Order: sequence, then C-alpha cells, then structure tokens
Amino acid sequence: MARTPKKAAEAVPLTPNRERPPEPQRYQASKEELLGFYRQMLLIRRFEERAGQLYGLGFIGGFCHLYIGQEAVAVGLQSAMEVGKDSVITGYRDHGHMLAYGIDPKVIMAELTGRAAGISKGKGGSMHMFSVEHGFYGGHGIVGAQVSLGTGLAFKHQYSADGGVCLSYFGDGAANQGQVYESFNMAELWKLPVIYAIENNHYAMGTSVERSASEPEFYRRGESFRIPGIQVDGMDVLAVRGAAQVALDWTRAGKGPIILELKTYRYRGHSMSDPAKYRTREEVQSYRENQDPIQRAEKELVAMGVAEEELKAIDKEIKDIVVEAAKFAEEAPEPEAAELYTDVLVENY
Ligand SMILES: Cc1ncc(C[n+]2csc(CCOP(=O)(O)OP(=O)(O)O)c2C)c(N)n1
Ligand SMILES: [Mg+2]
Repeated sequence: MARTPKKAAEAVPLTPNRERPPEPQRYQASKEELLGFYRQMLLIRRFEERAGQLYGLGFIGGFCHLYIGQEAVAVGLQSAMEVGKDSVITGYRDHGHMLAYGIDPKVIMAELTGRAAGISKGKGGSMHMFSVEHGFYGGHGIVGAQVSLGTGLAFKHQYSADGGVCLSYFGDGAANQGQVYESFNMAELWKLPVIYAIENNHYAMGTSVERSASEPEFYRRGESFRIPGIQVDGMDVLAVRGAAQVALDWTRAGKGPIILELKTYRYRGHSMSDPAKYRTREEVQSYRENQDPIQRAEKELVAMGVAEEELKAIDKEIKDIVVEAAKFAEEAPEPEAAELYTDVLVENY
C-alpha cells in the first residue's frame, strides 16, 4: 500500500505524546553543601594547574588534556550520584571527573607521572584512568567510544537490576560520531538507565561548534530517537546539580535515557600542546571574568555569610593537598619492568 507522505506544514512535532521531564530547578544548596562543591571545584582547578606545570617540567609525558573552566559540570553531576552503585565513563579529559568522585589526588597525579602507585599502575597515564571500585570506567582516547561503552554499562545496570545509572560524558565534537546515534537508538528502545552528558565547551580541538555542527543545540540531538534533552548552564554548579536530579529521577524511574547539554568552556588549549590560535584572547577572558564557576560559587558563599578568611583557609588547604599529591607523584617509583607483562590480554575470547 502506498503511503502518502505528510506535507511539511502538517507535520506534527516528533514526539507529541512523549512524557517530558520537568524543568530543572536550580539546586537549593545549604551553606555546607555549597562549600563542599566549592572545595571540589577548587581542588580540580588547582590540581589541573599543577598538572600543567608538571607537564612543562617534563614529569608528565604523552597527552594531557586539562579540565580548567569546566569544573562545575563534573562536580554538579557527580555530587548527585551514588559512588559504587552508579557508573561513570568519560573521554580523555578525565582528571576532574575522577577528583569529583572523591578519588585520592595522589594516585591520580601519580598516574599522570607514570608511577607504579598511580591508579592504573602508571601504565595508563592521563587518558586511561580507571577505578572499578568507584564505578569509574575511564578515561578513553577514542572520541565517542565512551558513549557506546556507557550504553553497555547501562545495559548491565538494567540486566542485573542493581538500581544503578550510567553517566556517560562526551564532547560537542564527539556528538557528531556515528556510534553515538547507534547507542541512542538502542538505549531508548530498551529504556536503558543512561544519562548522556554532552559537555559543550564550544570546541573540538580547534574546530568551533559553528563550523562543525548542523544542529548546534546538542540537547536536541536525541529527538529522532525520542530521547528528551535539557540544556543547562554548565558554568553554574547549582544549575548543573538541579539538572542532575531531574536526569537521575528520570533514569531511575525506568523511563530510559536522557540527554543533558552542559554549556561550558575550556580555558586552556585542547591539550598541553595546543597554543589555541583559533580563538581570541578576549573570548577566553570574557568567560574567565564573567562566568567562572568558582568565582560564581565564591560570590554566592560570601552572600550566604561565609567570611573571606574561611575561603582563604580553604584555598590554602587545597593548595597543600595538591602540593602533597605532586610531591608524591614526583618521588614515587616507576613500575617494575616486569609490569610490561601484566594486564595484557593474551587469552582467546
Ligand atoms: C575516533 C577519533 N577521531 C578523532 C580523534 C582525534 N581527536 C581527539 S580529541 C578530538 C576532539 C573532540 O572534541 P570534543 O568531543 O568536543 O571534546 P573536548 O576535547 O572538547 O573535551 C579529536 C577529533 C580521536 N581521538 N578519536
Ligand atoms: Mg568540545
């Protein structure tokens, strides 16, 4: 039987009867909670600054992608999750996500410097950090791979009925990868508990969203799969935390996947070897001055009555933690040569 195509004017919205998640509310944090988020964001910032220095000094080899500017995303989302029950997976810009999950800065820094005490025994480096204990499944260098793997993790949560949700992070660039859409299709079809968190930091290496994305509103990328999406101010930790709550309620209730587009910005180049000539200084400066997530939290804390001295004391405390992590990472021994033969897949599967 021939089908009559709908005329464009008659076309109905793609998902007319689809239940929609509620509009997220900015999270109402207590002073203590906001102090906690502030502390975590500051830890990520100072850790990354120190990692940049250690890279410059030659202590860190290979690739190193810093998360400076994007701290509110990992902290806002992961603070709402249950460590051990839920799972997290991300790309190569992964140090901040590990810190936001409460993993010891010493073993993260030691991984960066390739030491045996590192979280992947010094054999993974910046892009390949892993902690099964925390439900943290990497650290992946293949752009977009974490989306399919994260969908698989969500399948595991559903199959074993463990109540967990997978949070799968990826970038605006990765959002153009084919495997992302294969994953979207299966995830919605099987109603898998997965949150797709698109960290839209406006650039994929040196390519801006304007130059690469036919649909730059990334929260809409799931529409043809009937996956709802929400756009979030990724420079505001409380807005992110509020959206995390909606996404977790949605996925935990068995309603399937959801997309969060976090609008954010990275202050540094793509990696340590990128001089970032594709954007102006003014653009970076304007984000730093007007939207910085740490400064925004700081202002809010002051308005809540937190004294400047208390904030200074936190800064000092965080600096000490990072200095100690760096010292540990510089002095810890490298892996034994015999480690070359461990963790290598040799069996047939
Ligand atoms: C399959 C694949 N293609 C290309 C690359 C090279 N590459 C590494 S990072 C990157 C840009 C990704 O940008 P985005 O997803 O926006 O993440 P961001 O770096 O901004 O966090 C590219 C193209 C790769 N690692 N893997
Ligand atoms: Mg990007």
